[in-house]
Amino acid sequence: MQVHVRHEGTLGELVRRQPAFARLQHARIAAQDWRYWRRNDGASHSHDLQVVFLGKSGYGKSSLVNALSGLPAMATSDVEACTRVAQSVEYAIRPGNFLSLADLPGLGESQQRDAEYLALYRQILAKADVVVYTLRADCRDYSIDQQAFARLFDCASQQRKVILALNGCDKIEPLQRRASVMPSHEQLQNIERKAADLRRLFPEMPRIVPCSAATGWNLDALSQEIARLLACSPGVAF
Ligand SMILES: Nc1nc2c(ncn2[C@@H]2O[C@H](COP(=O)(O)OP(=O)(O)OP(=O)(O)O)[C@@H](O)[C@H]2O)c(=O)[nH]1
Ligand SMILES: [Mg+2]
Repeated sequence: MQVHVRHEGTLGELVRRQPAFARLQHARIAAQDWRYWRRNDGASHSHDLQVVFLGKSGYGKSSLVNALSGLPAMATSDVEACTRVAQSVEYAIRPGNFLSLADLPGLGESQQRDAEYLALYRQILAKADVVVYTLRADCRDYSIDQQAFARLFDCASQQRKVILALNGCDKIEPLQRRASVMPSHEQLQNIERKAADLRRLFPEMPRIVPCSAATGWNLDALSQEIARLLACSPGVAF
């Protein structure tokens, strides 16, 4: 499986933007086989902490990686399915260990592509510490997501890796006339109702983080949840 590296930096660079990742600066990562990646230079390898962004096309996976990293590393599109290959931004923790934020192609474009992408998801899930499964606040059809969940997260060891990111909260009704990072009181009430609905639909997924890649709202909570799960991952010690 190939992941196209769009940016390589140091963990300090990410921490300046998302302080929650500071707890990983002193992490020691066991060189377990499932963590092994051959670097794209072909000569070196690493054992990485892997965060993967999955979900339906157009729900904002690439936008979330860009917003967390503060880089325009991933192409996004207003109108058409956009990401076609696994791609990442990578931050060196120490020699031989990276934290990788990997952005994957989205589901729901066609049955043929879904079969291809689900196979890719399964491969990368075996190497993932955390899965940010992206949902959209201004949408109410979760049938594709329910099917994907049944196929991908069918055991407790996979389910405990998953965070549901409820993206696009700036678009939840009632829309604000004035641009604002903070949702209005009425929007916050609807976001809470939406989260309750998702808890009912996905009872085995307790971690739901509402956020907006467009405004940056609550991305610090998303980083905290990702960093917390990474710190509990097997083979990670301090
Ligand atoms: N208003 C709003 N728009 C968003 C948000 N996140 C993403 N978008 C927009 O949604 C569209 C799709 O975003 P992408 O990041 O390309 O979505 P994706 O999930 O990577 O899509 P694929 O690569 O096709 O799987 C773009 O026009 C983004 O600008 C958000 O939080 N709020
Ligand atoms: Mg994308």
